[in-house]
Amino acid sequence: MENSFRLKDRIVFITGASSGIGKSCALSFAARGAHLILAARRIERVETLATELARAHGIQTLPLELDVTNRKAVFDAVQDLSPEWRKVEVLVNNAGKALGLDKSYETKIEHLEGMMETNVKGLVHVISAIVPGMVERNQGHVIQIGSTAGRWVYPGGTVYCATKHAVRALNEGLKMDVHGTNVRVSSVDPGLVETEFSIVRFDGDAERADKVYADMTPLSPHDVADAVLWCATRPPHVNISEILLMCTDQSHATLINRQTSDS
Ligand code: NDP
Ligand code: 8X3
Repeated sequence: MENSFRLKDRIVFITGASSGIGKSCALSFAARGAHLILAARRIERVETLATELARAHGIQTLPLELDVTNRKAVFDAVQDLSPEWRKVEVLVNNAGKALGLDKSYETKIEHLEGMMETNVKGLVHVISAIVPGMVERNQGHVIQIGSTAGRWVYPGGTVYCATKHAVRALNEGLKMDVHGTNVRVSSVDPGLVETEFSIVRFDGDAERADKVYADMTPLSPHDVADAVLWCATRPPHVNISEILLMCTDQSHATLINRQTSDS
């Protein structure tokens, strides 16, 4: 497109790049010629991805072992980047999780802390380390991965939904925080996406995770990456505030069309 924002040779920083939506975003941005900082705790996964994408697309890639819940580690990692890598043009603030499917008052403390620390505090740690540079350069784009869970609450999802409602507030507020600069802020808010999300939620129980996506066609992580890429490639004067996307089989948080063999 004539006025679209060109990503070639730009620096894109993706958190949670070892799996699912983050990994698909890496593939999409690599195909546009962006150079990628691929961050996650599972370093061996992002190292492999970094090598593959560099070879396939002739881009530069930097795998980064990073736990977004560790504020000091996040700041140190950004501070330690060489000056060229530090000029982050697009931040895909994606790392996140649901843990368990419990009533709010029955949520295990480790689940509560895991979700709050990652989805809310982790998001802010990464913003705090990267956005000041964007403001200084008067250029950049933060794209957060929110969720339908940031708009609607569903049984068993109270705490996770609370964290994603917080992401929505952070997104709205961040745009105001950078008001008057050229920094853009977007939120891409998907419904059900088949990734490792439910395996993580159910502590490795793949059978239970599979049931979440049974007898319907969920979004793929590539569908979400498409939306992220679309936000990132709008002309510089266009700020996409939010995109809400669900698969055709999902019409609301728990309104899901399942085609069982006997239906
Ligand atoms: P995955 O479990 O496939 O991916 C999650 C990613 O987050 C992994 O790369 C994981 O990497 C990373 N991550 C988790 N904890 C941390 C941490 N403390 N520090 C750094 N990275 C971390 O799930 P999805 O791709 O589905 O999830 C990505 C985002 O999309 C999340 O924010 C989720 O809430 C959101 N989302 C998901 C939907 C879905 O249905 N799947 C729908 C709507 C939103 P590692 O473990 O290597 O650190
Ligand atoms: C993930 C979507 O509905 O599983 O954010 O919470 S849902």
